[in-house]
Amino acid sequence: MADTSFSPVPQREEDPGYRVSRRNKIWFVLGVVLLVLVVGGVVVWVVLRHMKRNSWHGRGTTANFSLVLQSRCSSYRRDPQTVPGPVDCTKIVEAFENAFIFKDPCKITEEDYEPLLKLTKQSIPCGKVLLWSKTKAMAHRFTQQRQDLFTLEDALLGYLADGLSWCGFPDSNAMNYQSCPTRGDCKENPVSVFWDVASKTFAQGACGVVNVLLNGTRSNAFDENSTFGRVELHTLKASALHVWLLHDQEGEPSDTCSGSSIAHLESIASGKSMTFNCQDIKSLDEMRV
Ligand code: JS2
Repeated sequence: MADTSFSPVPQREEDPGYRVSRRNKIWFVLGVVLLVLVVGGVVVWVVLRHMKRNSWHGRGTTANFSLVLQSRCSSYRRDPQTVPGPVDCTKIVEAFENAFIFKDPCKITEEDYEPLLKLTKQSIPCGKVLLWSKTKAMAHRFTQQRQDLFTLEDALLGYLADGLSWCGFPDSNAMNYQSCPTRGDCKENPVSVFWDVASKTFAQGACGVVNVLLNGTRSNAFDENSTFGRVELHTLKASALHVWLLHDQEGEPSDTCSGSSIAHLESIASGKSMTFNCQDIKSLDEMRV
């Protein structure tokens, strides 16, 4: 009669059961290790992706960004003649936000800002546009005195965004207050694309004599890679370009109207059949605009 008593786990190696259970143990352990590796890998990937999303080299979105826009929009007081029709600040703030929220901050296009450009359309009288390059503070000091003249930052669109930073995420309606991409991180970032399209629109509207304030304390007063050299100059359809090359009182001029960079600027302006004039000045009082 067969021995039905409980048969103990096979102890010896030559027992076939032993080898099977040992193999099962090995597969089980391998399975667990693999699972831990996969889960670990996914966790590391998610964390890295989150960190990458948050780790741009530029400063994050300006605190209370939309509130700042709203208050700047309602406090904009420059010559209302230049703004056709009532300014709808709620729509303007919404259009600005929609230009970059829920979008990859490295894939922003000029089209994203189209609705905002439409809502902030402004026609600056001929001869009243002042462009600048590496002379922001001086240019704004001049237009503070001469309220009839406009830099881009005196026009509604530039006034709204001057000095601010903003960017979002491709898959959330939040704004990124930690960091935003610089031009070095990616060219199609919200701020760079904004100033390029705003500068292009501003230059497109310029007519008559366009004045530009350049910095004579720099060896390359006209920098072809600047926003003025890269965007505005090539967009201008004005009749004349008048350069004011500002030198500081004390220092030796590094570049002058007879310098090579200005000669290059003149060739581009003449190529666009704009009459060209350049004047070296030591102070803003010498600017005859
Ligand atoms: C203003 C900002 C920001 O003619 C001027 C303006 O119309 C401007 O839009 O572009 C021209 C100046 O730019 P450029 O020639 O590159 O001179 P820069 O001194 O090197 O200024 C660099 C910044 C221009 C664009 N931009 N403009 N307010 O807050 C601001 N942020 C950026 N990136």
